[in-house]
Amino acid sequence: MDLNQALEQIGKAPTLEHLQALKVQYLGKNGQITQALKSLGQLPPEARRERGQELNTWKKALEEALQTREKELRQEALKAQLERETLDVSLPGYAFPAGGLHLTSLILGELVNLFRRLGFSVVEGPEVESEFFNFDALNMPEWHPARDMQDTFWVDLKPPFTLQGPLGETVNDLGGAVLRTHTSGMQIRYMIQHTPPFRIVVPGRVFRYEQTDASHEAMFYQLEGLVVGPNITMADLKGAIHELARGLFGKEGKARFQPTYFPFVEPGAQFAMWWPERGKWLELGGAGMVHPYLFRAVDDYRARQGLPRVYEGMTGWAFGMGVERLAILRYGIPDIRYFYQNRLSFLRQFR
Ligand code: YSA
Repeated sequence: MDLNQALEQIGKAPTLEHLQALKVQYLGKNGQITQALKSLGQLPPEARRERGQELNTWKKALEEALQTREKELRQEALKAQLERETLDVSLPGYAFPAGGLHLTSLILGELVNLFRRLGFSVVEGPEVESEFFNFDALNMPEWHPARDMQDTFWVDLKPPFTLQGPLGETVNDLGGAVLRTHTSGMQIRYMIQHTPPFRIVVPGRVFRYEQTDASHEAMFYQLEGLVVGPNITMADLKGAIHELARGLFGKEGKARFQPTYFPFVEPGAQFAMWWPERGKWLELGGAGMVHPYLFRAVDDYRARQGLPRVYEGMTGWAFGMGVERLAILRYGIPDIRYFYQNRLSFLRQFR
């Protein structure tokens, strides 16, 4: 065995694995040095001593060389790892896409806040509604032609599903079940549950069995308003809608009323708002003075539930408006169907 050659091999070992192999080759159980030491006994005593010393010196030299090279290799590996895994803390972070509110939520939020400031409470109601609250109690009996104005999705409600009335009672005996065609049914529900005076707005999703086009969806949102108390007049209604117009369109905002027919108001009106940027009127919804029929229907219902009649002689006004339509007109959106197609390129514009 050539010591110098062995030392050179060790000094040049390219990896820890190679080094380990060399260690085994020289110093392992069957390694060259180990074998040589084992066979010392076969030598005559004189030569044995000399050879033993020599082998021990070699062994030490090899061990030292192995240790030195191992240290070097470990240091090189650490250096390489540090270089590989450097973290540049000055690099910009990953941009995680943040969610945002849907355009409809933004507009509804704005509307609801405007009414909150005027002292209105915000309430919500069920989207699956009984024929009674959606139509009958609003002075639209089954034969009434006004029902044709709101094409209806009927729901085949089967046990265990039931409809609940405003007092928690089951109301499956009040006609069929529908997807509510407007939020006006909540006028009835709220009046049954509460004693006037009060002011509420009701945001919510409504459904109509309609052919969709650029300005008609089968599902859309309405905001309903209802004020009931003694001595309330049409002037109060006009004041509130004017206030809404100013809230939405600034100082120049104003509202216009034109007579129209809804079975649940008398007189009834449709209202539009002045759109300063485009210089035109926008039709937004219907409104009017609450029809006495509604107060009677509510008191009758309350009486059937053992509650006192509290609506005799009351007055009130109400309105219902399309929420998407307001957004469409305000932002110049060409088609209402964009709202619920969930295309981010559209929705992101309104965050
Ligand atoms: C009237 C008088 C009241 O005292 C209270 C409420 C009302 C409004 C009534 N309940 C109603 O639903 N009238 S409406 O059928 O004319 O709809 C009101 C508004 O909803 C419309 O002016 C329009 O802005 C919107 N709308 C109606 N159909 C729509 C729609 N928006 C999108 N797609 C449709 N298919």
